[in-house]
Amino acid sequence: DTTRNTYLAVDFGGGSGRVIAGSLLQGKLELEEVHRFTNRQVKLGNHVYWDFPALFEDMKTGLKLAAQKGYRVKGIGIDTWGVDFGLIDKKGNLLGNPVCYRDARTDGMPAKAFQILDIQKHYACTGIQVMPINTLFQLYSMQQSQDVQLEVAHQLLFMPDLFSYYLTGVANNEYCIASTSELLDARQRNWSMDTIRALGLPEHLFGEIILPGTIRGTLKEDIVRETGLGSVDIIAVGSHDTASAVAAVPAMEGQVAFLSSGTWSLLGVEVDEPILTEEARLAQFTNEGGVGGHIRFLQNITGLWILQRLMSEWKMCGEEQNYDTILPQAAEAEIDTIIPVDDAAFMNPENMETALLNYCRAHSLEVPQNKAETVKCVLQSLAFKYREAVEQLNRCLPSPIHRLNIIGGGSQNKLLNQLTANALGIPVYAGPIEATAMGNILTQAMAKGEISSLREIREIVSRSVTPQVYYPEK
Ligand code: LRH
Repeated sequence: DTTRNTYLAVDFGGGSGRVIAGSLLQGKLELEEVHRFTNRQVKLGNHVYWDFPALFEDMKTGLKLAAQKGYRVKGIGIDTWGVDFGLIDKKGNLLGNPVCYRDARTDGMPAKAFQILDIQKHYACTGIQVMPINTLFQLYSMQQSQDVQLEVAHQLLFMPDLFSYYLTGVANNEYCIASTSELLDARQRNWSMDTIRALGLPEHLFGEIILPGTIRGTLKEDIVRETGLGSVDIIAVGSHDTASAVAAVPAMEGQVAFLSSGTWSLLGVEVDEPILTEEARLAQFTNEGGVGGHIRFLQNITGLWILQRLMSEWKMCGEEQNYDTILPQAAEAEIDTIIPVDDAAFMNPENMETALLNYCRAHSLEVPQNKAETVKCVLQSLAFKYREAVEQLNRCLPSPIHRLNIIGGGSQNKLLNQLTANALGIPVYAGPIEATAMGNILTQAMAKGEISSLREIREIVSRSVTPQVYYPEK
């Protein structure tokens, strides 16, 4: 439609990226996928990278296609996975391809960093669940190895900041994505300079923090020419994909928890102020920045990553499975094995199936005998982990969670939804699948004055999709 205002969400996930067009019609959000492309980790020499130049090109292809469709594009918002970043020099040149958070450079870094930082005080300030993948540990590994990039870098840009920078020429750091770094003061919602100094990181790398809803700038001339779009605004959204997804959870009133389900499972609640207690730290909860000044109090859990890897390995060895057939088979499979999905063994093994079977053997667990059993084992292990997370959440909150809302691509996994309802003993609402794109687009519409509040964003989402409800079966 060329008469309605259209917003483009560019959503980069670990496995794929998409450009999605969205516009409001009679109080509902309509989406159209304009372009989809793969994203992959590239092993080069001793490290695992993302292919930033290729991703940038793929994004531009999407923008070009959107221009050809004749949309009245009023904004572009970019969101990506958390923690990763690129460094630019004084002239704005990218100093190296961003390294993937699954790279081994952070091995052993948390222990090293906590020789310097007091772990309790550190949590009371940043409120972030300690994970080796976090920006803090990536930067500390560079500092420890005297990485030359760090010596010459002018500024650090998280992935969404980096894409936005090369579209606009404006370099700053969006709050939600910056919060995944473990370098923000959770209460102040700004850089923790004490932490940065204590680790010996160059202070000048950390730029101005901007909030979701801020106009970052307009498309640069050359990009306008290349894509055929006009001089469109690039709008800061909840640029951490999970922040955009959580903005589009249909109903958050009462004690409702969300589970943003994809490569990772992010399970938690929205709160107004960070919860920085020892209890929260020990239960491994994180306080990430959200849209509308809220805090996403959640646990980062290894999500469908294990299953995604299994599926791609089976495909590569000519035994391709499709979700529609393997999930019903897995539902029938009888195996009790629960694996700890967050174990380092499953972080980035050479072969996931081997890692899983070896884990079972080494820990005297019943070993899956076929693919259906393997899938069942993975999914019930996730559901088990979700139950633990909800129990821990209940201990940190004034009253218990009575509903879980699963959003994102993983909410299409019916078996996992049902296993989760069974494990939790509360109803599970599934959908929207496209939560990230919806949150991204509606935050842009809010920045442009078409929507007045986060509450209205959620009302629009409620009108636009009907969640599937799963009740506990036993
Ligand atoms: C999910 C996600 C998650 C973590 C991880 C690195 O895509 O953004 O919230 O930050 O990627």
